[in-house]
Amino acid sequence: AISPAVLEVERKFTYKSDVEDVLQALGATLQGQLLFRDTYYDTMDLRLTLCDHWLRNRQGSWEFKLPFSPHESGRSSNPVTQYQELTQKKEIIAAVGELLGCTPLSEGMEALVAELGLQAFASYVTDRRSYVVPREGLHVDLDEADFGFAVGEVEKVVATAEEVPEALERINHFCVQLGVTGVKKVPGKMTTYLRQYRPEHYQKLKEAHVL
Ligand code: V4E
Repeated sequence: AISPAVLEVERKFTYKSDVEDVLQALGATLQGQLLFRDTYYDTMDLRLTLCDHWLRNRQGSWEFKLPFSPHESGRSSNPVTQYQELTQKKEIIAAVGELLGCTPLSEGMEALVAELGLQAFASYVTDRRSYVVPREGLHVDLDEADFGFAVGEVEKVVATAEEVPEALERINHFCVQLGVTGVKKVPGKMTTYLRQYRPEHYQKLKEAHVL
């Protein structure tokens, strides 16, 4: 069975210390706080991330994020990004194989990592406070990474391409209410991590216009 698509439309923002008061005034409610470690993997020659594909293990669960609308997401300065997220290992293995031009024999993710010689290139812990805005169907995360970096994101998950324009509209409208006005993309955790700890990898992604 093919699982329904998970399309994440999101916009990152920098926030000040009063952001939670502002969120609550806008009808957002705290859903919970979560601490999790993400470890990201790529081939030695970085063929996943150079194509803006992101394979990660989050606390034992595997996720694969790929550009959904390549022209609108990572490759422009548009502050709103759109990625498809795969979480079923069969789908992840098939998608990684397709991108790398091979047909993996592995049926599990740890076996795939070994088979393809994937290497961990980034690993960090996020302390996340998650808000929901029920009226708008939006999620807002306030993230603090363990390497001393904080970023917020407003997100809407949709199932079909037809729902993307309305999601964009709601996200941008909510950002205006939040006082987030910039039109440029704010650096996220990964961008900041690579710039600090993996400068060569960072430079290659810059040159490929992924970051
Ligand atoms: C898509 C992506 C990366 C994978 C991490 O995605 P992100 O949503 O930033 O992580 P996180 O921890 O908030 O995951 P969630 O819980 O929301 O699923 S790393 C880089 N990208 C793309 C990207 C880009 N093209 N340009 C910039 C400035 N940032 C990120």
